[in-house]
Amino acid sequence: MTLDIFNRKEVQDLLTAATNQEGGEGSPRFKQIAHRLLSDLFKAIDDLDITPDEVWSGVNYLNKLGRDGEAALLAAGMGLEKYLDMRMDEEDKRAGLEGGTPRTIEGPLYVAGAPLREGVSRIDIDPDEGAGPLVIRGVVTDTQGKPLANAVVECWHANSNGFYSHFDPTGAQTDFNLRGAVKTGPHGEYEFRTLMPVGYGCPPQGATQQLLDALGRHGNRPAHVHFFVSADQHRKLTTQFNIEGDPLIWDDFAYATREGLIPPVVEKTGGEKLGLKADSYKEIEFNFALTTLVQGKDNQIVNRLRASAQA
Ligand code: MBD
Ligand code: FE
Repeated sequence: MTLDIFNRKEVQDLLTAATNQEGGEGSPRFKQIAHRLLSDLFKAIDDLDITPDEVWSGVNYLNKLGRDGEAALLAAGMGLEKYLDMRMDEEDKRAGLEGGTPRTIEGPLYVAGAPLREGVSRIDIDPDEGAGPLVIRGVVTDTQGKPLANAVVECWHANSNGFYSHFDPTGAQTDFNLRGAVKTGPHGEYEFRTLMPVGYGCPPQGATQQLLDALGRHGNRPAHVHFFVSADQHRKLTTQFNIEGDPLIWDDFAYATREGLIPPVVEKTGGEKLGLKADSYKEIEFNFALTTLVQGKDNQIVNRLRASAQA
């Protein structure tokens, strides 16, 4: 039964009042967005005849989401973060800005403050029996292939349990385990010596997984490594690559997988000379191409709340 009251004057007046459309105080932009989102919610309640019980279960869900600290995780899982990428891609396409390494979502698990090293950094600090050694290396260039010296590559990834340091529920990792930052050498080269990550899964008792369960979806990601790459006169790149062969590569609950972000994994020997924990190791070569500033600025820099710690 659709009551169809949404267009009545009392309802529209209520939306106008609740978002203070006629008052001079508050932020005009915030009021515009609040009015639109609240209107869309009211309309959905009317159109779908959403019951009071359903509304209150949604309200209480928001309390759980906040208690669990999972709002940004849910944003990734519901494709909201991917959608923002799609919009930035479209903006670039219309501006004729192509040729850089594809962007993909940041996710909620970055921690600022990792130690910055020259050229190469070993970032596996804590022992992890379940993980074999991995070298990630490559160059940072511009879209013409010109190497960028003194670029900064930041990297973060999960351990063999799929947990990230700083957010590990087992408490097993120190703050910057599997997180690092490297300044590129004269030919744009960088290298991380680390361990092979395993895919992430949402906390099973958390608000995000609860919602995914109601949708009949899983909350898992394929194994992946995150990067921020920045250099003078270039736009900061936010990306990831996936570990080739992971069965979830095209079934990522956060929709971050893209063509161009699945580099080959190569078997190597000589790890002992590099100080790795075994002589045979895996290597992934991954090069980054950065786009230039737009009219002197990074027009797509994303400001969001990020964790930070002291190394
Ligand atoms: C992750 O590791 C991640 O990258 C995203 C996007 C969401 C949850 C966990
Ligand atoms: Fe991740």
